[in-house]
Amino acid sequence: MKNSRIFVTKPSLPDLKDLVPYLEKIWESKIISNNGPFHKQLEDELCKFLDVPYISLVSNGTIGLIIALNTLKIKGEVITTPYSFVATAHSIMWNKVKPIFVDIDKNTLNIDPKKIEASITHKTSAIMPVHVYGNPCDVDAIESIAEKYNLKVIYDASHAFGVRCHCGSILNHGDLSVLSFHATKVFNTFEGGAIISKDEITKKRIDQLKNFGFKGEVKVDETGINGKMNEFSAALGLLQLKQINNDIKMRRNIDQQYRKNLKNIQGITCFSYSNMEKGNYSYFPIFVEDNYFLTRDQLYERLKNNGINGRRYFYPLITDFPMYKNLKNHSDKDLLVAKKVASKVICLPIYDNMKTETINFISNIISNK
Ligand code: T4K
Repeated sequence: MKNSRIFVTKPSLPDLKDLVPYLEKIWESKIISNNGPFHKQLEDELCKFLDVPYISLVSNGTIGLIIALNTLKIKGEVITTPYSFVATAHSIMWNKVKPIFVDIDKNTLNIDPKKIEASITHKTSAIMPVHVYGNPCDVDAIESIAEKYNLKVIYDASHAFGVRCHCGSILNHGDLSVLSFHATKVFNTFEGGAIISKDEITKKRIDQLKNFGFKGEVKVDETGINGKMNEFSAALGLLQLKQINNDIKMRRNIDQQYRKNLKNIQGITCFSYSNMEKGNYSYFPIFVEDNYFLTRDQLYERLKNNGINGRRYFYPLITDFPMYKNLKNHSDKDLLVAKKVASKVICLPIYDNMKTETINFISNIISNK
């Protein structure tokens, strides 16, 4: 076991032989990009699977976030969370908008709605919360603040493929939601992503922006970008969709096995999901408390020395990277919960087909003194 490294995740991939007929079609038609047949089919099938009205495929989640902000013409300041992957804040900066960081809730680890109002100024135009680890944000509280102050809400739903909350698909909340289909995500198209919108006009605008801003063959009146998904990724997505329910079921079993194994270890707590009717088990975060016999970083190194590459998602906080620290638009004492959580977290390996003996091996490294 020591010689083969166990990574935080492994992409789920279909049988290669099942991909061949799709590749043959691509080779035959020579359509490899620009809204081809697999691209159209995947948008249709994802709408049904995810239970959302409109979807626009994009080349990756980061481009999706950048386009989403641009679609809604977001200016000034956007309120967001420091406890996320850096792409969340980068997408705001790429729109020449200022990210304003608000602390997280200690239970959900998502932006704390109770702290949002204090950060709203006359420049605020949107909120960009993240459903961290696929755990639904307090969408009702966020949306009532947005309504009160006339703000847009763009959810970074990179971790939330297929997640359902009390009122159905989590992706139907806010003005737009953005998914990532990166290799490390539950549903991957190698690289890829999608923007979920609520009406045809918005979808059309997204589709124009991801295609350089073209409105028809010869008209461009906005600075669009190339954010299109190619036909190979779309074809792969169609195949991935056939196995996603099974993948999620396998991940749920792994999640349960970990919880059982780690239940009685003093100083280790597992993340509890809230308000989630259906999860995707994309991550398995644990928190190393003060009464554990090692520090978080000692445990992280111990795992690594035993061939286990856990990841400290999300440490450092986005606000600890120099370009955000130097913005000086938040004070560290306002982000105490996020700081604490970032200092305790380790995401343990989780992927479909992970063997029980691997889960037990990892659990034993954590429990053995
Ligand atoms: N918003 C949020 C909240 C996000 O989490 C992300 C992405 C985004 C926005 C942006 O979406 P994208 O533009 O990426 O679609 C990874 C991913 O690169 C990133 O997509 C992800 N979040 C983030 C949380 O994690 P790294 O630097 O930790 O990835 P890496 O390359 O170290 O991969 C982790 C492990 O996964 C590897 O040790 C082995 C395994 N792996 C990885 C790749 C890429 C494979 O087995 N095969 C692979 O091809 O950032």
